[in-house]
Amino acid sequence: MVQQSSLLVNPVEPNELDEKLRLIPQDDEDQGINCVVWKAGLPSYLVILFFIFLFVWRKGRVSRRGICLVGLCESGKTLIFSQLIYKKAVESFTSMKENVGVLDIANKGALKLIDIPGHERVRQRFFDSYKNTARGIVFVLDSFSLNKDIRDVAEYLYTILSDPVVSSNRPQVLILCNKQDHPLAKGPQVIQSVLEKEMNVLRNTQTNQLEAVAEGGNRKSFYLGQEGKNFEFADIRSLRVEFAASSAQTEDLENLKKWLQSVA
Ligand SMILES: Nc1nc2c(ncn2[C@@H]2O[C@H](COP(=O)(O)OP(=O)(O)O)[C@@H](O)[C@H]2O)c(=O)[nH]1
Ligand SMILES: [Mg+2]
Repeated sequence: MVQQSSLLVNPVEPNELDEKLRLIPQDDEDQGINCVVWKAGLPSYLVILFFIFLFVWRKGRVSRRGICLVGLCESGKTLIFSQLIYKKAVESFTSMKENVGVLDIANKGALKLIDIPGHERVRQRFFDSYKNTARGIVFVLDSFSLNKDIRDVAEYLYTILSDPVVSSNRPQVLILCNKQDHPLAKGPQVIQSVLEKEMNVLRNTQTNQLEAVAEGGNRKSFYLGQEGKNFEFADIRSLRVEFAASSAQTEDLENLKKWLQSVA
């Protein structure tokens, strides 16, 4: 039996990855903004400041090519990783290390796929070291065992969505409802409403805790969604959160592939 982590970790040469990432197309959307600024006749120092800001912002956005696969242990992250990178299943073990691979997206360039271990003790450390490079985050969950794991799933998701780096960089988020081949698996719509209810409970608890600690401090910056109403993913203004179904076991990853194509 082959140890999976040794098979999967860094399957690309660093040089090859750099080379692929250098080929990422630049978008030309700043040309329109360019014209608006000159026509407005703003003072030149403002124009210079604006371009410096634009340069830094674009550089950050264009250079973020990471897709982080996150989720609890056993949700299917490593199987999804190996289906996408190796086009086949690789025997899966509980991994304590990340797996990194390069995905070539047609006409869009390369994305760096990172399978973050789900183990509670290490996942935050790994997420912290990759979150700044995330262009997208795929939160994988087991659509069959969700009822049993709902609290853990909601807590992990809440931590990720309320992360200050995530809300500032605004990567696209996909909640991937995996293991749809299971006869008792719940569909994405049901999962969305179950999660929204649980996140609502969690938000109330967390808000109360934060209020107790901060005593009227900057509570708003921690608040996920809209105040005064029940939690809904659509109300997270800084993030676009989508739901999709998949079954890594039966190699049904079409929705994920479409999402990757749109994000790249
Ligand atoms: N039935 C079913 N099993 C799956 C699916 N995806 C993963 N698994 C199984 O779930 C277990 C955990 O998968 P793994 O990829 O190691 O999960 P990870 O801990 O999130 O990396 C393995 O036995 C997989 O074969 C799926 O879509 N359907
Ligand atoms: Mg794994």
